[in-house]
Amino acid sequence: MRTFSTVVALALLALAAAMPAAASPIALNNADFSASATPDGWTYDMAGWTKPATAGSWDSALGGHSGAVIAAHGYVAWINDWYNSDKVSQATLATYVEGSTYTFSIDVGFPPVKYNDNGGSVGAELLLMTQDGATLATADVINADFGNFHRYSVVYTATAADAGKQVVVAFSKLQAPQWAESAEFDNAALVATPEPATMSLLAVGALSLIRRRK
Ligand SMILES: [Ca+2]
Repeated sequence: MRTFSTVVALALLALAAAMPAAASPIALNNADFSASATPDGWTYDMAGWTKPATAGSWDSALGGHSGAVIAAHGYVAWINDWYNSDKVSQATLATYVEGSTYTFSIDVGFPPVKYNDNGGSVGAELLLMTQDGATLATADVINADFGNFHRYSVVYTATAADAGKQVVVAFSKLQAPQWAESAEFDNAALVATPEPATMSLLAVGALSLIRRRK
């Protein structure tokens, strides 16, 4: 006859088996920037995201926008950003959990349309931050594959000090002169992966309960 503790242990085992340390997505608003698209192209609207105050302007000498972060055609074009170090960011509804690993990913590419090509590649920075502006992790990436997007990530495991703070994701164009003056971003995603030890402890506890009954 099954005892209560055995039933509990089996339930815990089932729970541990059913809940591997799988990454669970954290919703981002307008993650694919499609909500910013307009039928006729350029727009400074970037719903759901906080963007630099510098809107930029049309530069007739360049034949393009200067100093602008623009959401257009369902992606973000970051153009000629040589005079500020601003970021595009979004505060999520999630808070950091100690031991959980956070992965913020986004496609970064050189634009299909050259605004002011200097033959370089695209430099970008991805960040995981807190609501009070602290940067927890950064990943600098360079995409030298002209015309194509590639996916990059920044990964961070939250500490006890981070616990309870709001998860903020951000991205920026790097400004080093050897890189091209514009970068493009698309398809942002954030996932949290629970600490594997949590589930392991659950399984160990269940096994010890079973063992004790034998
Ligand atoms: Ca898109």
